[in-house]
Parts: sequence; C-alpha cells; structure tokens
Amino acid sequence: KRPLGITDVVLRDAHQSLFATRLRLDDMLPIAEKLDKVGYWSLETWGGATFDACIRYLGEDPWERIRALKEAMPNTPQAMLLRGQNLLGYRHYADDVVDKFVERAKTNGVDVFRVFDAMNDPRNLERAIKAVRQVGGHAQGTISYTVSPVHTLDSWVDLAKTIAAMGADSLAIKDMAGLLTPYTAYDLVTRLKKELSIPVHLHCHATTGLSTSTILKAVEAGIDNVDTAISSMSMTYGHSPTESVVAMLKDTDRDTGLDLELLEDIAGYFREVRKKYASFEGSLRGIDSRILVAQVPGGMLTNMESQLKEQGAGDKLDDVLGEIPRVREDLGFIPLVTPTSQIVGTQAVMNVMMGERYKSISKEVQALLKGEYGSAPAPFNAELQKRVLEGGEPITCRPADNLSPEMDKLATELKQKASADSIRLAENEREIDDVLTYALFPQIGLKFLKNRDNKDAFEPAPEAAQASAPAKVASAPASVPAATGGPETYTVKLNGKAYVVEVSEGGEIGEIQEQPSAKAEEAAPAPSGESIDAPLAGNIFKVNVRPGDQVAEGDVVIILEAMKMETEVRASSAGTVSKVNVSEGDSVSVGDALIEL
Ligand code: PYR
Repeated sequence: KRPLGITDVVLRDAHQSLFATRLRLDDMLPIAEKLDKVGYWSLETWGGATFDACIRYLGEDPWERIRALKEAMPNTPQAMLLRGQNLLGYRHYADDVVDKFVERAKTNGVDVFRVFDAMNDPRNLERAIKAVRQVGGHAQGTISYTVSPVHTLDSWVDLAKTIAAMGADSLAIKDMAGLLTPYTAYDLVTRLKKELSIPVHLHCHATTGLSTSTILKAVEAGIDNVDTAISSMSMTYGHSPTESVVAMLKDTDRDTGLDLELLEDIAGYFREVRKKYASFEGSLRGIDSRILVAQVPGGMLTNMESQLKEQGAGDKLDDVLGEIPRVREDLGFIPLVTPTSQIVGTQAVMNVMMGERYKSISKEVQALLKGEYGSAPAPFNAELQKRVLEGGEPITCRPADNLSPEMDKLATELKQKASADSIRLAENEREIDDVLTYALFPQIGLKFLKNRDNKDAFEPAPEAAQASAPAKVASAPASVPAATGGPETYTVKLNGKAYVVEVSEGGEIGEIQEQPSAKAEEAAPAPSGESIDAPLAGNIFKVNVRPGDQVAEGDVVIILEAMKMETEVRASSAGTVSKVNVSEGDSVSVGDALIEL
C-alpha cells in the first residue's frame, strides 16, 4: 500500500479562489483542532494572495495569522505558496530579502514552501529553494503548467529536472487554470516519476471541470500527493473535493486513510461559514469552458470580475477574456499566474477600456518586456519590446543579479517613516516582520502598519448570514432584474453624485463606491484648458507635476495604481499645469479630472 498524500487548501487557495481571499483567522481557528486531526500531508495556510488581503482588506497581521495557525495545528505541516523571487509581492526582490523572508516565514510557522515562478524561469526559483533548505524547511519546486504552441511534454520534463537538480525536496505541478487534461497528466506524471527521484505533487483547479479526472489519472501514473479542498469549499474557481478523492481511492492500494466522517464534520463547519462571505463570491455556478480558451486561473477570474466592477465596467468581461490570450502571446506565451496573471489581466483591461491596444503600457508590462522578470518561454512581440526599450538593451541575466542588497535600506526607511508618523512597530525580533511587510507592499503595507490597531480602517468583518438584515433591500426596486447568479452592479445617482452599487442575488447590497462625475466641473469652476482624466479607477501613486509646470505631449504627469499595477497617465497635449486636483494616496474613479492644463 502506498497512501496518496493530501494537502487541503481550504485555508489558502480555496477561499482565495472562491471569495477573493477574505476568509479571516477568526473563522479558521474554531475548526483548527479538527483539521489538525485529519492527518493531511500538509494544510496550505499561508502565502499567495493571503498576505496581501490581510493587510489590504482585513486589517489582520499575516505574520500573526501563521503563528496562530501553527500553534492551533501543531501536528500538521503548514504549507505556503511563495512566488519565487517575487516572494508575495509583484516585483523581484534582492536575495537578502528572499533569505530573510523565508527565514522569518519558517520561524513563524511555515514548514513546506511551494516555490513557483510565473515565467517558469528556473533562475527565479533558485535562491528561494536554497533559502528554504538553509532553514530546514521542505522546498517544493514548481512547474506552472500552461498550454501553448511552445510547451511540450519534453519541455516540462526538462524544467522539472532543472528544478530537481537545484535541490528541491519535491516537485509540484501547478495547474492553476485547470488546463491539464487527464491523459496529458497521465503521460506527464509517468515521465516525471521515471526521471525524478523526488516526490511529485499535483495542484489542479476545477474551473474547467477536468480536475477530479486529472487527479485520478495522475494517481494511476503514480503521483505522490495531490491538493484538494474540503467539499463545501470546493469546485468552480477552486479545487476538487477532498472527500471525493478520499472516497474514490478507498480500499485501493492508494487509499488515503482519511476519515470521511471527520471530513464531513469539517465540511459542515465551512458550509455555514462560507455564507458570511457571499458578497465576495464570483458568479460562476458550475464550469467555465471559456477558460479552456482564455487560460485564466480561477483566482484571477474572480479578481477580474470584481476589478472590472470597480472600474464600472462589469459588462466588459467577455472582451477582456478575448484580449488576454493576445496580450499573453505578445509576452512570449508566459503562464498566467500571480503576478503575470495580474500583469496580463490588467493590461488586457486597459487595452479594452482605453479603446486602443497598448495606448498605455503598465509599468509592469514594460518591466516584463525589458527582461526584469526573467526569460519567457517564447520571444516577446519585437515591436512592443522595442517601443519599451527606447534604444536600451534587455536584461538577459537572472534579474535579481542586478539588485543590490536592500534589507538594511528598507529597515532604515521604515523606521524613519514610523517615527515621523508615530507608527508602532512590532517589538524585538518581530520588527523585521514589519520591515518585510513594508518591503512587499510599500504603500499598502505602511497604511496597514499605521492602522493596525484601528479596525475601522479596514473592511468590516462579515456578519453571520442571518444577521445581515440591515444591509438588505426590504423590497427590491422594480428595476432590479431577476437575479441570474452573482452580484450585479448598478450606478445610482444621489444628490448629483454617482455611486456604483453591488447588489447580490438575495438583494444584499455589497460594496458601494462613489463614482464622482466624469469631470470635476461640479467641484470647481470649469477650466478653460484641458483636463487630464483618470483612465482607470485606482489610487494616486505619484504626482509628477505642480501648478505652473510646463508639460509636453506624452509627459508622464501622474502614476496611478490601478488593479495592483502602476499605470502612467500622460499629457495628451502640451500646456501649463493650472491645477492639480489630487494628491498621493487619493482614490479616483474613471474619468475624474486629475490635472488641468
Ligand atoms: C498566488 O500567488 O497568489 C497564486 O495563487 C498563484
């Protein structure tokens, strides 16, 4: 007998994929004791987008979360997903930040590190794998599975062998979009089991409906471990149900040995808890075959939906799904997984919303084309690359080789900002955790540290389902169409101001966002010149001009953080700045007049 090992992803990827990473520690701890009794190979509890969601939306310290989970589940290895040289952020970090982050993650409770790179450039995995081994963790190297004209069985096996040669303790096949078909999985796992001496793990998303069959064929081919999610937190954008896999293999030589009754207890708990998070759920109710074409991972699709709503463009999802494969091809058929999913997705949204492809190129797409994220599986669109390089040379070495150590600088920077702004930092050796939070998310991280004792600065905790009555619309207005699925967005006018409102199936009102009128004339007298408007909704990251400055056509006047990416806002004509309507940190909506010329 060779039991199949199970990693349950309920505390990380399941809620990341199903309800935008909103599950709170308070809703995890009550079930921790039972989870710890199951006998999972590991529980995925940290990493991916959870860190970001903790500080951005929940006001939870992610470091505290992993400590609390480890303490509550001492018998189960805690697993995290690490984005290679990007750690849990969206840029490459210097090696000393990678080392420190891994060390602190291990100290705070992480046992298994699944290290992936969105470009599948193995040079980007090397340092993190080495760092994990140095601190005695389990280093799991990863291939980010995708489908394209340049990806073949041989290319995957070669990549896997390169990763194994780096000293990885195991290999994961990460099928984040559910594109791995059962028979391909059988062939791939057969080859990997023959050519590698380390265990092989499989992580599939259920979005295309293939995952459970793919798992079964992988088991037949000898896979060692698979990822699943407890049934009440499974399928659609997420993963195959744990109980189904347990039942499928019962009394076979791959019997997992897990107790279905205990699992049912756990499923019952999450069945109730999940209701509280209904307003964050995506609209998918079954299988989304569009993904077989657009290759959008489950987590990305929910995000894409909510981001388009924030942009007041919830109806453009199909256009964006059509644009994504085109952007991906321009970028060398890279896999779509954080951060490339966000980079490609946001550029696709910009291409659709601005009515012209690459009218503005996000800072991250520029960086990618310059080689700052590593090499892609196929060449980049040469014309696009040339435009971005502006005569310069692309980077061809391991990108982090160009980065000087930055830990000390970041620590000094944070301490300065903390004392200038009376921000309380964590004490003793945990102060470094705050520095890492700041390193990963300079703006949002700082905002979190500043407000961490002020719950009101973050999303309110969801209430139990029956207690949400005040938010209900007592009698839905006649204009509300019959609900067909997930939340719908409406633009409502009140006192001359427009608001974007999300109304869910049950008539519950979700996020309400002010959408100031297209131009700022209401607030200020109409300027005689031109205004430079926000092309997307987002936060002002940087203002490059002051009243009186001369700008030329094409000058970057503002950098906007929208959909987690930095977008340059350029002057569409030359002129003199007469007014700057925004300052750094302000939130803006599509069409807001930012600058007047
Ligand atoms: C993440 O990095 O968040 C993924 O889930 C891939």
